[in-house]
Amino acid sequence: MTRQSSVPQADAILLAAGGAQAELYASLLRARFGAQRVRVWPHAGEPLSDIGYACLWNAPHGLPARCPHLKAIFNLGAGADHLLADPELPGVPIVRAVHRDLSMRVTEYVALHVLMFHRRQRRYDEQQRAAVWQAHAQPGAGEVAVGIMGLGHIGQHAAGVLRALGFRVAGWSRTPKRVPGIDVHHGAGGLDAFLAHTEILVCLLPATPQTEGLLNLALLRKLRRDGAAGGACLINAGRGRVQVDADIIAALDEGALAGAALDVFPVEPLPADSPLWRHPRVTVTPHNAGDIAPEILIEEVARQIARCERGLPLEYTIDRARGY
Ligand code: NDP
Ligand code: OXD
Repeated sequence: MTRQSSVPQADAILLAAGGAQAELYASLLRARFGAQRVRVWPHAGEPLSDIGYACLWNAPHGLPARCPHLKAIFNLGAGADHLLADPELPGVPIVRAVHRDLSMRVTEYVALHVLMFHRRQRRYDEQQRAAVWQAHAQPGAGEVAVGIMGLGHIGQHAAGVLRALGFRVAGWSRTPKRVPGIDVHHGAGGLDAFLAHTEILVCLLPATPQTEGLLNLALLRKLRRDGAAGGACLINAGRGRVQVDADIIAALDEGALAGAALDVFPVEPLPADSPLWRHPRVTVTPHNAGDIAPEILIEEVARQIARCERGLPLEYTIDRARGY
């Protein structure tokens, strides 16, 4: 069949993804759409005028602008801050990763570290190294207050699991929410009350101009330290730019924080000379709290492309004005 229009059909898919999964994404896309339709950066060639869809993760800025017939961008993760920082980003819809699999994985990370703090595991690890057999008083989860910053897809999922474990859970979001069993707060006006009774603070916020540097010393000093958790703790599995690394160290050193588990950092990879690597009360992980299963992610891309081709609205699009 000959094409009537002089504009190319623009249904090819561009993949530009940094990281360990890039090869797997490419083979899953080829298996799903056929090798002819998939072009993988940096070997995608030019021009990119047949590209209708771009699947991007930490892709070079300026690349989507080189696709004149782009219909949608698929951000191959939940946080789209890297993409939104592209000064030449075209005005097409941006779809981000939202799936129960991703929420569950981040929730595993959150539950792991809430329980590590709650059960005093770092202390028992130290005792084991010294062959010390000594039990410490252990409060029940129902005595401990966990506060979640960010009550979106992942935050609400984590809140439900922590509730099921018995913790007292509060949440804080930008706009008002109703979440069964969760004590909810919102906006700048609701922040101090939320912090005042939070002992274990879990950050699941995106990086936006409004959240940048929010987890600073002044905020960490407002956490409750004299509760059943035995001190205030911070878990950040949201975005690194929300935290101020030097302030976390200062909070640990002055006693505002008893411990921290950090998956994300303002600079990634975390520089080798960062004192966070060696701090005795900090756990560092390499931004892997929640990597959605590649098979599920590519199936989601395919589902949304099918919606687009049927003229249906795309789901889970980024609101550029909000920044997430
Ligand atoms: P959502 O967009 O569903 O939720 C974001 C939440 O943050 C919403 O509740 C939103 O409030 C709240 N929020 C945003 N800005 C503010 C603000 N200025 N003040 C108060 N609350 C605010 O995102 P997800 O739950 O899907 O993901 C959250 C983040 O987790 C992602 O943006 C990503 O950065 C990070 N992430 C990290 C992973 C990792 O491996 N470490 C894996 C996956 C995600 P409201 O509800 O009012 O809009
Ligand atoms: C992220 C992700 O946004 O892995 O960090 O989805």
